[in-house]
Amino acid sequence: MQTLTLALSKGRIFDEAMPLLNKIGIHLIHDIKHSRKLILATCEETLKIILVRAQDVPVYVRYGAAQLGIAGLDVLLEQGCEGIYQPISLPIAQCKLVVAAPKDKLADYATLSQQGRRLRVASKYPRLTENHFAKKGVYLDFIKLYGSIELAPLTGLSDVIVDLLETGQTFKANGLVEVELIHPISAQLIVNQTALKFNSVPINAFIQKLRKVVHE
Ligand code: PRT
Ligand code: MG
Repeated sequence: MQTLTLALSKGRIFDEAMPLLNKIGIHLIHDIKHSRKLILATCEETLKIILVRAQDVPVYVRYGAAQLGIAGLDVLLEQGCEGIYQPISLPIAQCKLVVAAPKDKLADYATLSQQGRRLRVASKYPRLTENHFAKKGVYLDFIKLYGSIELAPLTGLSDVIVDLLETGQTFKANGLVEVELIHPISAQLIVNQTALKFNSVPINAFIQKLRKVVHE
């Protein structure tokens, strides 16, 4: 039987996906706490897990190096979903993509976005940011960052940011407030479309089992 590979990212997706996988009988064979292994065997001989960066999960699945993956909807919307089937929205890694502004500059945001002036927006998400502000008819100077996005408006690098909000603690600690919701986000099971066609039995079985524990 052909082996299936499931791509996961370390951190919250791995931590929250493993209990779901455990519920459908998939357990890791070795303790990974002190391991640097990137390919993990499971108790199912025909399923292995690979650990990649969150942004790389759809890449592995798109090219078929992994038939299955769990990726944030933010990452999928940003990269596009060509060649990828998205059968289940999982109740994990839930958060929302929002526009946030400094608490003491809310009036500036309202004026800038209404007067046809250019708005400086820092984010990890160029495509989602540009789509959002294009719909509002706001002119944008986009500043691409790779992390600590919350710092941008505090240092004068940008007027506002587009970033993920979960508990709201990070925004609060940095004097930012949500001004607009762009999209609710959660992790998605993703499947390589070609693999689904040619290896449909084990892949569909996996999807059915996972769907059952998600909906129970
Ligand atoms: O961290 P790394 O650079 O390796 O990659 P990554 O940040 O893409 O991965 P990771 O594991 O942090 O996030 C993976 C996925 O989890 C994201 O793509 C989202 O789909 C989802 N997710 C859910 C989140 C959050 N919640 C979240 N809160 N991703 C990031 N955050 C960050 C957010 O960017 C902000 O800095 O947490 C901070 C806000 O959290 P609160 O609780 O203070 O509001
Ligand atoms: Mg992170």
